[in-house]
Amino acid sequence: MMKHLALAAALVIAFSWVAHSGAISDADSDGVSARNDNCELVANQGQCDADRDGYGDRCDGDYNNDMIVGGPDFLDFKSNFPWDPNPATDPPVPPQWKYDHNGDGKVNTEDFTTFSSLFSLSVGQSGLSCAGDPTSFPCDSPGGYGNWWFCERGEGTAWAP
Ligand SMILES: [Ca+2]
Ligand SMILES: [Ca+2]
Ligand SMILES: [Ca+2]
Ligand SMILES: [Ca+2]
Repeated sequence: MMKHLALAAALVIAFSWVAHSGAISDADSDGVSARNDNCELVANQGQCDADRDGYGDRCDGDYNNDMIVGGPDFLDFKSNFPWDPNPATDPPVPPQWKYDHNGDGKVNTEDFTTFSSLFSLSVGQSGLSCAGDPTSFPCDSPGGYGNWWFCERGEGTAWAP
């Protein structure tokens, strides 16, 4: 009897440990659990993802969506650098947002530094199962700001309509 009780207690402890560790798995400590995190290994609390492909702006230098951050992406960045929008004349969601890796509303040398760190690597990585799957577009993170997919004043600030 005691043996069964001990076994049952051990199983309960094991299950609760698995459930608990699954819930708090957050390698980059940004408060977004790994499976909801569109940049699993880079802290991006806001989950900004301007092109809504499931890879957050902080870890997505793959603008042409071929899964590699390569030469075509560099040329794409270059032709949109620098960029400082004029809210009076630019559309509400300008296409240049995707080059704004830190979500501060501008494309400048800080974004180039981030792009350089991503260059020649695979895109991501993302914890979202829909990431990079065109049939699942848009692939927005349920973490961060929920339904806001891009940020205009930094990862800590959601865009507000
Ligand atoms: Ca993250
Ligand atoms: Ca993206
Ligand atoms: Ca690419
Ligand atoms: Ca920026």
